[in-house]
Amino acid sequence: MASNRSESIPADAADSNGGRRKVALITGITGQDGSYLTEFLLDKGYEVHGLIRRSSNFNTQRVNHIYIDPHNVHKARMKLHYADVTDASSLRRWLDTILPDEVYNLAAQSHVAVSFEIPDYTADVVATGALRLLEAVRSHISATGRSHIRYYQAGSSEMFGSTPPPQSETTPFHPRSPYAVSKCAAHWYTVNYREAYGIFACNGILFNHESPRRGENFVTRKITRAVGRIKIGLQSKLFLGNLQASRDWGFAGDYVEAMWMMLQQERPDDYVVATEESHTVEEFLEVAFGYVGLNWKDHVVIDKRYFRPTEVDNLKGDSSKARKVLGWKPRVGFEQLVKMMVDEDVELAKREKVLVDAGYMDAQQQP
Ligand code: NDP
Ligand code: GDR
Repeated sequence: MASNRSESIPADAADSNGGRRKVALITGITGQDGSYLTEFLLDKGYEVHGLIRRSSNFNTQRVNHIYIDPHNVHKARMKLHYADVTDASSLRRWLDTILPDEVYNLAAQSHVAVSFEIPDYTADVVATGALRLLEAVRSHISATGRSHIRYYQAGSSEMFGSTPPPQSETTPFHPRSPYAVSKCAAHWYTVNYREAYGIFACNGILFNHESPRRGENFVTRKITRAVGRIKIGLQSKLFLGNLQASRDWGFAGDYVEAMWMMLQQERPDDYVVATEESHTVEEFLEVAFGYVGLNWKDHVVIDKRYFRPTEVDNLKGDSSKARKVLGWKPRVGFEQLVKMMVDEDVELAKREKVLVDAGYMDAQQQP
């Protein structure tokens, strides 16, 4: 995917930076978007540094395929460092050490429903985390004079919440969860640091984007994982909440390109990134189950625990500014996205079945 993409955007990072290879710093590199963005930037010749947080288990599964033994210093263009967006000193230290040209702030407690359970923590990571990183960038610039540094903030369509579609850069925010409120704060911190200190800081207001690497408790991946396992005979039921919510779902690989494009412009600005097509969860179910010859109604059970205290009913973006100014457009459509995810999850379920049959795994258990 990443190598096809680079054909349309040539320019090696070293050429566009006076012979020096461009350096990117990514928070949230172990997440869905972090992994696609890393592939994209490496493909363009960047040196990529990712901040990872300490976990009791290794949490680098999405980037392991890119990782090269750090002892092989001449080959490794992706490097990982321990830090946390709740730890300001670690952010400043890595900025001073890595000297990045571009900083992508993707770190988040990104699950909307979970944010109702851990609102304080969500605000600390999503809102204050962005503020800490912006402040680290500001003080780093002030200490080093490296004012060319550019900052990307991962904003979300969740900020629009209950404001009716189509949603564009001028649509008022009405957030409906602690996560969304925190993203609004991060959005305005970014605008404020741009206006107050002249930092090249952009907000990408991205609508939902999915992939085979999507976390398994987001609805699309939860569905495609279940489709794979039901098809292979490892499970029979799928418990879901509100099927009538409508989302503008795109492919994550397309969306990371828009992040990069924002930072290549002459002036910093904010952009909505969306497919401009919206589908309900029920429509997603129809395509996903239908693709492998199953009827979702035979398997889906509604479980009240997956309903949210306040829901976002209908998101559909107006991304005309990004299309016009950045020249961005999505390449993968809704059906193609669903089928891509189902294909990968059927293969994953087949591998699980081998382990189950050999007695190495319980069918109830998921790796
Ligand atoms: P993921 O949940 O897949 O990834 C989140 C990343 O943040 C992970 O790498 C996670 O690390 C890291 N992280 C969490 N807490 C901290 C912390 N305290 N310090 C440092 N890192 C931390 O999200 P996505 O890749 O899907 O999304 C990327 C960003 O874009 C997020 O900010 C999200 O809110 C935003 N967004 C996503 C959209 C989408 O549809 N995917 C749409 C709009 C915005 P670990 O692996 O250790 O958990
Ligand atoms: P969202 O994604 O809240 O839009 O946030 P999610 O996939 O969690 O929910 C989408 C819609 O599906 C409904 N739903 C369920 N959701 C989950 N997770 N599990 C279920 O069982 C279920 N049943 C129905 C939800 O109620 C909701 O309406 C994602 C995240 O990536 C955010 O970080 C990002 O900012 C936004 O997308 C844009």
